[in-house]
Amino acid sequence: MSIRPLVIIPDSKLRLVSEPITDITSEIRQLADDMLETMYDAPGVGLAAIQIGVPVRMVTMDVSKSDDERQPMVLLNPEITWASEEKRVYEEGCLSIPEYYEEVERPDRVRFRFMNLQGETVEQDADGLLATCVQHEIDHLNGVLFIDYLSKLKRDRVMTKFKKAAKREAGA
Ligand code: K1U
Ligand code: ZN
Repeated sequence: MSIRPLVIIPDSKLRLVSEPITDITSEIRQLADDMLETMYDAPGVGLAAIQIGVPVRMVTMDVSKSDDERQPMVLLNPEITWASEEKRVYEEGCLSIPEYYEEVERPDRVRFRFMNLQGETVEQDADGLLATCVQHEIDHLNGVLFIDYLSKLKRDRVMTKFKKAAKREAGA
């Protein structure tokens, strides 16, 4: 297992639409291990493969409260199959946009379907943080970031800040 570097905005990789996973190979299992280790190290409650630069439709999540009782989830080709009309607002963060948090409105409850590492299709209901997180992660697979739901003014501000930081780093 290894901790992989995170892809940070304005890296254009974050705008790619990731490819479906067709076979559960040893590379796919290794990627799942590395994503979990990277997510726990960050720390985060979710991670999409593109956030470590791999454009495949894999997500890891763990929204459990305690470090002692980890509940790691690995989702291959996840999709939302139902979303509630009711919305809820949650303050979201993103490991690809460090130290920036904003409120985002999304469906309160969702049903999602995915393949697990055993190749089984699973369908699951979610509310609370799990519902928010799975929607945020599936957005990553489609090249969508939570800042896309904010006003243009807020999005432009955060993009400008990170573009300047990237320029400084490239020059350093
Ligand atoms: O996809 C990501 O960038 C991960 C992101 C997921 C997420 C968080 C909150 C709402 C929606 C989606 C994060 O995990 S940001 C870090 C974070 O929220 C957190 C970190 C440590 C403990 C608890 C939460
Ligand atoms: Zn994110």
